[in-house]
Amino acid sequence: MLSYEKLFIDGAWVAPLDGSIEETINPATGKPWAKVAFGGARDIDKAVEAAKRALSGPWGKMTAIERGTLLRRLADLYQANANALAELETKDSGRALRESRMDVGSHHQWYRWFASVAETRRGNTIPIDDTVHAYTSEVPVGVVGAITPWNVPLMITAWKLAPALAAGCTIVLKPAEQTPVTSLEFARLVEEAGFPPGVVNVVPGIGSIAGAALSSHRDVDKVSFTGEGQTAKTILQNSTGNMKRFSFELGGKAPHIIFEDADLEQAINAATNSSWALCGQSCALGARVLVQRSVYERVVEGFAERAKQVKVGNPSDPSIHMGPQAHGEQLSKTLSYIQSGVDEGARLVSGGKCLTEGDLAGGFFIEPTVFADVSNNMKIAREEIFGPVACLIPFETEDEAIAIANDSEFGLASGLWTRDMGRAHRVSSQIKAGMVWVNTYRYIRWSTPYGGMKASGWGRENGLEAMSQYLEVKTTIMSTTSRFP
Ligand code: TXE
Repeated sequence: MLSYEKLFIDGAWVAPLDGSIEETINPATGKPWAKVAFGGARDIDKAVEAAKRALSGPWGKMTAIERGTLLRRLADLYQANANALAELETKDSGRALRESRMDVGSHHQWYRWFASVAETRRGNTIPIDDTVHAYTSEVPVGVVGAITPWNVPLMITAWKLAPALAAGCTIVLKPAEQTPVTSLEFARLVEEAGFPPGVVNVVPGIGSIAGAALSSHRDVDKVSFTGEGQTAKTILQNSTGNMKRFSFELGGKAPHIIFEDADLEQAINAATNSSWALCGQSCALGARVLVQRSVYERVVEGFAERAKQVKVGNPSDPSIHMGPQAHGEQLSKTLSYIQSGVDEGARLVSGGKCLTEGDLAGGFFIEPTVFADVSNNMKIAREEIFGPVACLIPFETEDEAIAIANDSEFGLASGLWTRDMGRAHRVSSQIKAGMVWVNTYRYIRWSTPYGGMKASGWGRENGLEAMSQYLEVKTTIMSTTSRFP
């Protein structure tokens, strides 16, 4: 069993003050595979104090170029260690290694790109008249509490920490209790890169203990959270002690629309991939596949055929397409949604069951599942399942597709497939979602803003917009005359 029995606080590896040592479970076996230090409220206090002190230490005095240099050093180390990190991420989260390798192999780009953003960011001068010189500059928000989920722990860490560090903030990272290991490996890279003590602190712990202590802390200036909407509301209710900034990246129920004039093979490939990638555990996946009636049965058949080709199994085997759900509770949640789909009359075309035979016994494995004839008012179409369950909904006209797409409390991602570029523009402009992918899906980069409308959250990650979330604008107005007023 691997051992990670220290927290990373103020540049040092320390035992928890009021936390505990917990075992973390490998979802492919259902058995413990690492011992990890979990922090309590006093550990969070200590980490926040360190982060606050670091703001006025050497870090606070660094130029943007110096911060950029450190970020690039971190990017180099990250790239050199990406394969090892991907293997650990797969053990912790159950994500298929072939996916983890591709994903983790790209994260260094976040640290590199935001290093350049730090160096090129600048303020404005504001012309008024010759009695004043007015200009804006940007200053870091301060101490950031970064709270991350278990589906893609290292990716969300990069999305939050790269812009926050580029902006000059300091950070306390609280990873999800189910997947704490790679955040501590990440802390080792931060240490090796030479960031001053206290700039990045990593404290794994239980959400209602360490997460609550961090998000309600008076010396935390901003909380950047990815997780469930209900947790975001709890965080808001608990955070009345100071006037923090918040960004929330919450759930989704993305419409993925296939029009009759689409390149059907490509569209089905993308729609099936985005139903079962990450074992269905991503908020941007195409959770509602809307298909025009004239091609509907062909698409249903395409889904059924491809479901049979998905290799489910030990996620550390690079030939496997889909690993287990990340934890037992999530598996139970997915199974209860599948039952609700059956109860509400959706047509179960494929899958729907746990996989428990042979090597899969004990793990949280489930078949890739396809429901056809789903109506948009069924529970499986309205709520986030977070499992490998495709829900196919037929439609007749473009207007109907737009109406169904927008009939959701969420507004994170969306996609559409058509060869008619006029339609592509018409439809994408009417969809209420933070992202629209046209003839592609889940194309995500460091420079493209990512985030949701409606119940999918507040703010954006990635792109220049992400950097703004970690900066405050300061306006300076200077008199050029010797008279007042
Ligand atoms: O989320 P939580 P859970 C959705 C998905 C999933 C559901 C539940 O539908 O099935 O949420 O997942 C920390 N104060 N998403 O229960 O609880 C927690 O420790 C402060 C979508 O795991 O929101 C973890 O670090 N923090 C999502 C983080 O919040 C608290 C990804 C997320 O956990 C806290 C994950 C508290 N009171 C789940 N309670 C996405 N947007 O991709 C918990 N936490």
